[in-house]
Amino acid sequence: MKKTLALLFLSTSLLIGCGGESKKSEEKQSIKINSSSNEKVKEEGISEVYLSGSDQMKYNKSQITVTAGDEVVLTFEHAGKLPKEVMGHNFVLLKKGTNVQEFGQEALEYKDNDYIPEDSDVIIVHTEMLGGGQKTTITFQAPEKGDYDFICSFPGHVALMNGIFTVE
Ligand SMILES: [Cu+2]
Repeated sequence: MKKTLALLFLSTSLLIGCGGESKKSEEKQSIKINSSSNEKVKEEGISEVYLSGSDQMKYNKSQITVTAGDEVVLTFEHAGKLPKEVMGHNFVLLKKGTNVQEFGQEALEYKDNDYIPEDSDVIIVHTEMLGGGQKTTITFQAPEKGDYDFICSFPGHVALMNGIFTVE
């Protein structure tokens, strides 16, 4: 079935054959469908992201890349065992130009709000704070193209738990 699909796409792109953008995107699709069956085919208009945090105070990735204009479906999981009170993790996406260390400092004052500064104008989106074994999914529109910082705002975590969220 997979192979038939790939062939179909290949022949479509050959038929189009006259060049231009449409041919390019057809080729892209056929390559994706043709790749190993374990690999998920990207759904049109959706950038799926999986991120996890550990008991070692680390994210599983320091770089996330999504497609401009896409809806981002981000699943965040605390893959450790420690409770939220001692090793809580979240995902906070910050606007361009935000001083990450300063933000982390400010967040300290918002324990009652899971370390999310209320009425902050530098947060694009964030997840709730999770403890070991918990998982959450958030959906949001990808911001404009560029590089953004993402961090965990639990006290002291920003130093190790940070990364770049690229929209391209
Ligand atoms: Cu954390």
